[in-house]
Amino acid sequence: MRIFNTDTMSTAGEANWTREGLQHLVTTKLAGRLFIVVSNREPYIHTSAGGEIQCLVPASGLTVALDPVMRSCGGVWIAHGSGNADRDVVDEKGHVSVPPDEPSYTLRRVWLTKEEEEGYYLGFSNQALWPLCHIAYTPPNFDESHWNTYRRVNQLFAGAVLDEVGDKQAIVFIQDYHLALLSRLIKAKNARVITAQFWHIPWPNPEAFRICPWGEEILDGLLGNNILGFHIGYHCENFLETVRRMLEVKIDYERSAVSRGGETTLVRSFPISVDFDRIAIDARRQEVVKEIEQIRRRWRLSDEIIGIGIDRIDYTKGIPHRFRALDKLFTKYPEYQKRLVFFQLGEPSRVHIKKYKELNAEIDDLVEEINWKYESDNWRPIIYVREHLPPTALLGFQRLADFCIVSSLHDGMNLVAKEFVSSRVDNDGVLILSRFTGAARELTEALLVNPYAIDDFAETIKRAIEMPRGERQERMRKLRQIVRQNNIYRWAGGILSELADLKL
Ligand code: GDG
Repeated sequence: MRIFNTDTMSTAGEANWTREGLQHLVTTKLAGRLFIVVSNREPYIHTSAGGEIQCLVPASGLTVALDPVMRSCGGVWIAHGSGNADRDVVDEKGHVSVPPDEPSYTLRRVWLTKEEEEGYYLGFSNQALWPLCHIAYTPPNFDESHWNTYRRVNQLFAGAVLDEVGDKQAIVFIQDYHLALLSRLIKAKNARVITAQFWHIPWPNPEAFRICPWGEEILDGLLGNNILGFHIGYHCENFLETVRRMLEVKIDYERSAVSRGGETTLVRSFPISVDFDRIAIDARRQEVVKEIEQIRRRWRLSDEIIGIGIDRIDYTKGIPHRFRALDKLFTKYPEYQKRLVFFQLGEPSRVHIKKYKELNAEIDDLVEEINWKYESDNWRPIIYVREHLPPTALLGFQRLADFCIVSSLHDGMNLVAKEFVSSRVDNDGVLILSRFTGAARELTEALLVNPYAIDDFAETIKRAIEMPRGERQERMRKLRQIVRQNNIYRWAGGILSELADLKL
């Protein structure tokens, strides 16, 4: 077991952060404090089908990234209980121990009414803040009743946090755009609580942000944190510029710190990642080998070139754009007809929102149109598997693929890109990656594309298919080195080291 010197870790490039290293940091530097994570989405969902209760891991970058951190640190994770059997497995405080196979932390579920979920989650979070922060040409919808519910639900989460904290010393690590007001609300009742917040989506430029009618309140809420994290420096710069223009603040650019009314918030970039070692171990498992055989049998594959896309079905992910690029490829280079199969995998999300309904219809139409245009008796260019797939199935596809496309129009980081790289224990496969993801800053050995430039995109797919084995392997080796080093423990370690440095 390797334990790293945490003082050198925040700047180190050489050493790898491990789960044990993170545990060491927590036990030495943050000892004696209760560690609480708060997010909207829960890491485990209990559902009941036919009288049997099942425990699912949701398709969400945030929970996938944080679960390994909580397994190392222990503590309490507070989140919305959204499964239809969630209430059946908790105690009177909404507590349940997770993960089910290896209980290592407590999940506390917060209950929301349907109306609260509609206003706070489907409404303000996902119809106002999500499109506001992603420049993907979908206008935000600012509805005052959604905003009021959003505030009320933030209060509700604050109540749950304060109840867990009691009179203990606590560190609260808040996740994402659903809970922008939380730190301010917690501190209004208990100023001793230390809070850090990570914003998992981009922060837009001030011109884009200023259209939000409640922008100042949101900025004030976020400045309640001791530390505010974004994926990349560019999002930090946008945030600092936004507060400079909208609030009376003092900004120390040297320290990247905002001061206001005697309080200081450090604004830092912490690129999120995945549990590289765990994915690499899982990718080698016999179940994955069996899964690959099953995929081949089920879809009657022989020696076709296989491409994949894995996404939560969202309009920021550029799914229609990648289909149009494939269409262009088949027209321009008909020799690839009958030779290439593209699997689009992933789960529909936020399906009650009109924009998402429209996106699902657009995707269905495009798949149908392209398949109709090119298909033959026993070949279809695009196979769309629109369902929640278990991790082993995803690993099977990742290992089978010759190339993986991530074509986001704008993305905070994008974990699919990093998961694909981690799964390629054979050092093979090509990653085609949108320049507009946070991941593109690190994964420079991927083939970078502008998903809006359909002709170039099609050429990039051709380049991926025709890339000589030596080049593929060299690129993949470099990519793997980067993700191995910049793994999820480094992300969490970076944030927790900053917290420890606050001289609590
Ligand atoms: C936000 C930011 C940032 C997808 N389908 C299935 C499934 N997935 C998993 C993927 C991946 C996750 O969902 C998606 O993560 P992303 O990072 O790509 O995207 P968001 O959900 O939009 O996440 C993003 C992230 O937060 C973390 O900070 O990177 O920029 O938008 O893990 O594998 N998982 C399973 N079945 C599926 O069908 N099991």
